[in-house]
Amino acid sequence: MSNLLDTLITVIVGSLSNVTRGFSGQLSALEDFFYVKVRGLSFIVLGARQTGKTTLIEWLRRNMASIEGFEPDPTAAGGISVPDVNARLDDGKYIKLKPTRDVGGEYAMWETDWVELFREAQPRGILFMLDHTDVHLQKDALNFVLQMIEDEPSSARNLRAFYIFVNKSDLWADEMSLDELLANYRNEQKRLRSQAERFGYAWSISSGSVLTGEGIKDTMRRFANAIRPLPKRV
Ligand SMILES: Nc1nc2c(ncn2[C@@H]2O[C@H](COP(=O)(O)OP(=O)(O)OP(=O)(O)O)[C@@H](O)[C@H]2O)c(=O)[nH]1
Ligand SMILES: [Mg+2]
Repeated sequence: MSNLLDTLITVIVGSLSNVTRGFSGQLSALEDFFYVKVRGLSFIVLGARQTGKTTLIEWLRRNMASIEGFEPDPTAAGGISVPDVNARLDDGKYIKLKPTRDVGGEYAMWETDWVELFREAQPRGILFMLDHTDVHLQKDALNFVLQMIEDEPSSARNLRAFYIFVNKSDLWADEMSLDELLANYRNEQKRLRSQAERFGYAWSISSGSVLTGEGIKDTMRRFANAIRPLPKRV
């Protein structure tokens, strides 16, 4: 499977050549160029406490290499600023990926850190982490984010994708299927589908494990594809 950064590099080289060619969709090509080259592809990672947000961000920073030996502490209030991840293009140019900030998942941080991050990043994508524990809390967390999108349309204006990743499959996949786990989230899935339609963003639910690498690469590849400007028609 191709590397996430390789995928993006292919995409960017494509949009840069569109700029230089001055093709008919000139404005969108320039917008593309602006987002990718100047501003970067911003996305945020949310989810209730201990679902694997910090681990996911570290895995991205390691360019999707193994996360072995990484033992994160719970992320404290205020979060931690995450540097942009630079990817080198074939011609020596760089693109920016912007996870922006790693925020904690404790309930008290939703109204503060999550909302502030959403406003600051005006993300093109939201990656929402779930796991197999504490359904009530995680339903609340997911509903909180869906409501935040409703309440903050100006911060949601760049939103192209809302992806849910059900993490830690290494701990639950032997006992239950993804469908069984998601049966607890029927209303939230309905709400997500209808909001996606109204706001015009793509949604997806997939599962795997950041720890073992199962499923996450494919999810990130699809996510990157969904948040990039001018998705390539396949
Ligand atoms: N078994 C297993 N454990 C995981 C996986 N991903 C993360 N963890 C563990 O889950 C715990 C929480 O991970 P974090 O990345 O700190 O979770 P978080 O969402 O950032 O937590 P907060 O910052 O407290 O909200 C850590 O002990 C991780 O090692 C996984 O795929 N499988
Ligand atoms: Mg954390």
